[in-house]
Amino acid sequence: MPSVKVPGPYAGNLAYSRHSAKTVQMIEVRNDWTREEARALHDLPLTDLLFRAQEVHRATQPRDAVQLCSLLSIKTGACQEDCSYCPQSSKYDTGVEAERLMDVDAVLAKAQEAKEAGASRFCMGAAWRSPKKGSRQFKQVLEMVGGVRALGLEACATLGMLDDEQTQELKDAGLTAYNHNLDTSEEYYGEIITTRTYQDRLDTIARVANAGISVCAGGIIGMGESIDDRVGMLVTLANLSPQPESVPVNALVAVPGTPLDDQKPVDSLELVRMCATARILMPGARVRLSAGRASLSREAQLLCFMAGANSVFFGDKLLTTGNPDHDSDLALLRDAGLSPLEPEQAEGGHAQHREPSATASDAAE
Ligand code: SAM
Ligand code: DTB
Ligand code: SF4
Repeated sequence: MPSVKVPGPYAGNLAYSRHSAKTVQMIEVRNDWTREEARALHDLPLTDLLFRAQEVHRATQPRDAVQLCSLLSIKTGACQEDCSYCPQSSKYDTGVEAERLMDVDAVLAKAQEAKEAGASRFCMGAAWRSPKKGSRQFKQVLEMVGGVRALGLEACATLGMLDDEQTQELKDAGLTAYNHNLDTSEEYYGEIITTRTYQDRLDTIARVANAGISVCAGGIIGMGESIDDRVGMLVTLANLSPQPESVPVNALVAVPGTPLDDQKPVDSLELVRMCATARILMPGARVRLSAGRASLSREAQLLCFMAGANSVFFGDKLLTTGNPDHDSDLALLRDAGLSPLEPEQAEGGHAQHREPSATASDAAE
């Protein structure tokens, strides 16, 4: 690898942090990252990388707070896409039973439960390539979005590719954020999915951003990709303008029957490096420590939080696979002195203009 100067310190003027009543620190949000720069950061000695990530984190994010997002599969399995990691693809025999779109009331009951457990965001996932245009099912999803918002929760959905009209309808229904992952680098993408292109994904992300819906976009590690692929994906995300509001970092859950079922588990320190690099490249984003947490120790999760992760999926199920239960996550937060981000904090500003709460950042002094 060529020798590259590790970028920093941050001196731009796009993400603001109030360190005390007297000082305001500016953190630059850049959309011109090169892979070499990002790789140099990613490969720093881990303690240096953590230190750099903490500097950015403390300057831009609410202190000691973790956003709790609950996830629900509202339509499961029988998906026509061939994403190699996915237990819901109809191309693989994974034992996941296909289920029709859930009723609105049943989804809202789950959202209410999630709220009572402490979640501030509720994310609804459907195993679709894209919602059917003008369908009854899509109208039902719009009702779900309105209902989740009426409960005082942020509403997120992940339904596959969207067209302009669908995006606008979701916006009008009150959708807070839309999750659509890049999954990996452009170069490696063809090894993982053949039924839609990288450009298709970027197009949906651009539609969502243009409609004024927050973009939640990230990817997966542990699919046989190289470190350059991981860094390449982060650079593509960081160079989107605006940068994503949230960035899920998933470790592959290798589900038997999928083409990736023999991948070896991701080393937890590699996840820490991804979280830290994402934090430095995307100062205003919530970095979400996502799939794979069930097999991480508490200490490894805390290292990810130190690296800049400040959001998790909350509840004992992701879409079809397991996740730590409410009690163990609440105990982890309590023992670490962290607290769930309240919905009004979570509502926040735009990713590139997020200001941490004065109380939280003043405590840094
Ligand atoms: N069908 C929609 C789509 O693909 O856009 C939405 C749901 S899809 C399951 C959402 C994301 O979950 C995928 O893009 C992928 O990043 C993540 N995911 C799916 N299966 C996973 C697995 N086995 N391990 C880790 N992440 C996974
Ligand atoms: C994301 O990046 N990860 C979540 C959410 N967005 C939709 C999904 C993880 C799915 C893990 C496999 C499963 O449970 O089916
Ligand atoms: Fe279908 Fe989404 Fe799974 Fe791909 S990731 S197979 S689109 S449910």
